[in-house]
Amino acid sequence: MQQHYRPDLIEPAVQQYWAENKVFKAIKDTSKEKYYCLSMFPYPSGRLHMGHVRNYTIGDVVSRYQRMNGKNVLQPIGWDAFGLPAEGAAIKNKTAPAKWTYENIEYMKNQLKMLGFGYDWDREIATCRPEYYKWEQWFFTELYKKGLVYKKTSTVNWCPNDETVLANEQVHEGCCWRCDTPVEQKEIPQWFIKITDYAEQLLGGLDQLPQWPDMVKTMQRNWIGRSEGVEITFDVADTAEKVAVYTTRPDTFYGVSYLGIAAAHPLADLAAEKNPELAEFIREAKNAKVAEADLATMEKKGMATGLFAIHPLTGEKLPIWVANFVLMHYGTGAVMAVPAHDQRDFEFAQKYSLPIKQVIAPLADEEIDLTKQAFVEHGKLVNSAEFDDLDFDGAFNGIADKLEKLGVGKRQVNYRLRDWGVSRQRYWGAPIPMLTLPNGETVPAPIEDLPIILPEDVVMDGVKSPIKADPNWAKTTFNGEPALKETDTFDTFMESSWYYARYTSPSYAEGMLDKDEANYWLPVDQYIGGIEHATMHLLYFRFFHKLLRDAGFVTSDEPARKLLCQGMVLADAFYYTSPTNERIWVSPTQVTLERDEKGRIIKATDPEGRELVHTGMTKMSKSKNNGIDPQEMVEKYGADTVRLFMMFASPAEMTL
Ligand code: ANZ
Repeated sequence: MQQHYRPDLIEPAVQQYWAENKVFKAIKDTSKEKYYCLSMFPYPSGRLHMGHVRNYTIGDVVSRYQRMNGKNVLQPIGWDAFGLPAEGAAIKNKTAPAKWTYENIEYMKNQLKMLGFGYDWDREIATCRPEYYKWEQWFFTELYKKGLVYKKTSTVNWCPNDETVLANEQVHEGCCWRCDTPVEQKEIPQWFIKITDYAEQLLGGLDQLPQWPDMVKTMQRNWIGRSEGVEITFDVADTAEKVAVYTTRPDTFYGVSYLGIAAAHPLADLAAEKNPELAEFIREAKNAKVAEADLATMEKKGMATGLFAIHPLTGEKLPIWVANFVLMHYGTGAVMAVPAHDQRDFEFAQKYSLPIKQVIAPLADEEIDLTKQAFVEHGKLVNSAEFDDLDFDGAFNGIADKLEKLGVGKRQVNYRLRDWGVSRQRYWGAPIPMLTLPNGETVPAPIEDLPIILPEDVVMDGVKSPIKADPNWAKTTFNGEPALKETDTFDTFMESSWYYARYTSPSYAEGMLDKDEANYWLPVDQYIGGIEHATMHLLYFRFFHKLLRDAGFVTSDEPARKLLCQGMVLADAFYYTSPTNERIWVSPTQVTLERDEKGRIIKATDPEGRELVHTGMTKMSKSKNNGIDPQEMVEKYGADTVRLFMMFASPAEMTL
């Protein structure tokens, strides 16, 4: 017997035994209770970081526990292999994204093996492989046939110098990352999947997920953003035009003092035809991309159109303004502004001296001052003709009924959720399987043409996607006629939306899923991943499951019974400022610390004696140079020690 514990001898020997005997191979066995444990698959960025180690150790511990309880455990792993970082790395390292990705996969696979995770390696998936994305392409064409896919022009970031579309990450302070040219907004045709058709189900389904964290469910509810309101149509004075608004506050209808429309609203263009100043304002406003979250705080800007709307109950003439806080893609792209009871409308009205008319009074005798801010709570109606004294519900229903009777209003449920734009103008993704015919019509690629393969052996110059740059790539035929393939690729959230299902029959060649396998293993019993995926990935994942169900592949309604969001792995971070005003982050392993009697850091210096700024504990990341390399730790202490430490140092849901 060895006197010392030698993980460098023990661990490789055991791991070799596991591999040779396929100890963790999962085989469908209806005589046994199944347990499907899934950790979110990694992006093959190059090396594993401590966040991965934590995520995968939690999953492995759960799997092992369930296996010891006699369950038939499936624990698969694979690679979320498409995505933009591969393009940047390929340009930097003068290689192809595919080559870089496959090399990273090989390297990280060895790291996962070294950590001793009990995966069924026979089920490994890399989403950039045509065997995988073939079925995603096929499914998209099926969704198209069902009317769940459509094409629509939508706005993208556009660099006029490189003549290319930029991802949000490639826009640095409003300028192109490569050439610093100011980025413009441009409208181009893109593909969308109608996730909004499933909004109600995605919302209702959350009630069937008692084992999901409340925080994730709340974030999904807010993201879906269901609201009940009324769509009201106004006549535009002295024209044949009409303008519709969506409001959740019909109770404030007698307090409307102007209408706000988005810069992209058709009425704005109409008004601008004879008004060059307005045309210029609209052009600028369209180029300023506004995130919904910034609407409340940003500076309100607008311009009168010279048009007026007629209030359907009072006959009053209300000025119509183009306003930068009105979004084109929400509701109708126009609002009835009630400055006394909406803060955005209030700020705008103050700036442009528009009337502020109180129609809601507080229920209790609370002091309000409508010269300082809007009163936004529900209350009792005043200055509202026959509706005076009604409360919110009474006024909502009374006014909605009256508008409906007059044929100018309609009760409506709205969702903040938008349809899912899946087109990306980048190269490293699955080609969108649509063809354009000489007459301009678009058709789905027939199954015999699938997969539409993305060439892997390409040269990246950083500007144009190689499949867009190659004049021949898109050429194909359809029914003997010439046709052009779509050169846009899918959003990589497409691949991560159904990988969990494909793991149940990863090499099935006759279809997207083997139904028997899928329905034996699914739903996932335990899903584990980061909270940063609470909305996008976890919503698309639930959406796809419902699509798969409606296509007859699976019988369950939800993809995962239980969700655990592990906390982040943190470390102290330190920097100094260089003469060129850049922050230089110094690895904590290089820093000498002085602490007070309570252990708090009071001084940090680097090996050159430079005093450093300590920013506290933040997420381990490359950009802050505060990561600890798992491999070094494993080499020093062994995988079991590292894993035990990761599990023990903090509860799974808390930061570590
Ligand atoms: C009048 C009003 C009076 C409003 C009031 C609020 C308070 P949710 O709940 O998020 O659905 N709105 C509607 N469409 C908009 C758009 N395209 N861009 C910006 N704002 C828009 O919000 C619905 C409310 O958001 C609507 O109700 C509308 O303002 C505004 F005292 O109408 B309200």
